[in-house]
Amino acid sequence: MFRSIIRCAALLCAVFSCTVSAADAGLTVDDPYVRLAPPGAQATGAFMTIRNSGSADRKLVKAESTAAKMVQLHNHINENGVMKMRQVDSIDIKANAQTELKPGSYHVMLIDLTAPLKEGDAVPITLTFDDGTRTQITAPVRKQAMTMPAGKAMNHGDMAN
Ligand SMILES: [Cu+2]
Repeated sequence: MFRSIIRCAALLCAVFSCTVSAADAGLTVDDPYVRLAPPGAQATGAFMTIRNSGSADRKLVKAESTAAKMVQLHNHINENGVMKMRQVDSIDIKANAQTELKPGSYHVMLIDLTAPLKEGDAVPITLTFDDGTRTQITAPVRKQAMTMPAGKAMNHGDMAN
């Protein structure tokens, strides 16, 4: 009797986790943060790791936040040795893989901040994926050391300098 209950629970669990991962599309967001903008800067980047445990390739197609008047998906490209930002329509998150949004690569760009951000502030960001799934995350504002090699020009959020 007890054993059959356990078996039943295990089965239910298997059924449910399957249902849940279909509902949330198997996407999880790890370690989101917003980079503390230099004083006076009107824009900064949000970074995170998006993991896709599902068997279908997915795309991040939109990001929204009340912290900025405009939110865009961006990538950095190296153009003749100069890092430049480009807006992109979507960011791929391949099946059973993860995409890191990080400085010098893909990021969520917060443009025209509605209020100056301080270290430790919690920034709400809503992510929309290609199947219409929306995920709300909270990204703390963090001071971040540049991870780019020193001396490389990078016109990212530091236009005030
Ligand atoms: Cu950007």
